[in-house]
Amino acid sequence: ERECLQEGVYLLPNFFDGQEVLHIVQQLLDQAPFRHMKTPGGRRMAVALTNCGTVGWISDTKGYRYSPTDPLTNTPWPPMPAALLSLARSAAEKCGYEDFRPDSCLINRYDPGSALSPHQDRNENDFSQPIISLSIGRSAMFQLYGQERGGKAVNIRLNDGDILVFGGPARLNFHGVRRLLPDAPAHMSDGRINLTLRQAL
Ligand code: MD5
Ligand code: FE
Repeated sequence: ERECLQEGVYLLPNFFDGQEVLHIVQQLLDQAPFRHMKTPGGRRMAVALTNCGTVGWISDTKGYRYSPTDPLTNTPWPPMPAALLSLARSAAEKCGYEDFRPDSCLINRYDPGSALSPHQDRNENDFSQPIISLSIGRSAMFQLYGQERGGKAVNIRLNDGDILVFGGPARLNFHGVRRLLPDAPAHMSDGRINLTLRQAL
């Protein structure tokens, strides 16, 4: 089933097998492990991240951007696994995005106590393309704002196996992840992993 939460924002509850995608993620980590990047202001990000695909999202004191190489190893990011690509394409299609071609997947790891403060995703070249978000592990409360940082947020509970699709007028909306909730699947009880598939180039 598909729930429209706001114009351009769709929740596909229990759309995929979290344990299967967790295994896919684990196979990428030898080549490109999770690490805490620095914000442009020099602070350590609470959320650990890695990437796969043609380019990956990075942050350091020079700013936020997409890079074809992993700054830890100066080698290309692991290629996008075919199973992730087809999952994202089928979710996008269900929400009316007919030919989604993500070239980047940012993988975030939330440990207990870590959160992601409200921000916009605006380092991509084409904002007409949606972002597809996959949640694995502990449930979390996601906060969706409007075009401005302030104002009222809609709280959305994200569970293992859920997909959120952001497109159209919501593509540049502010959003954040407030906290992890106690509920967790057996295959991942300690934290949460979020994958966001994007067309960056
Ligand atoms: C997460 N990740 O749960 C979220 C899910 C990130 C990030 O925010 O930047 O890594 S993606 C949520 C998202 C993406 C693009 C637009 C909007 C939300 N939106 O308009 O609300 O780790
Ligand atoms: Fe974001």
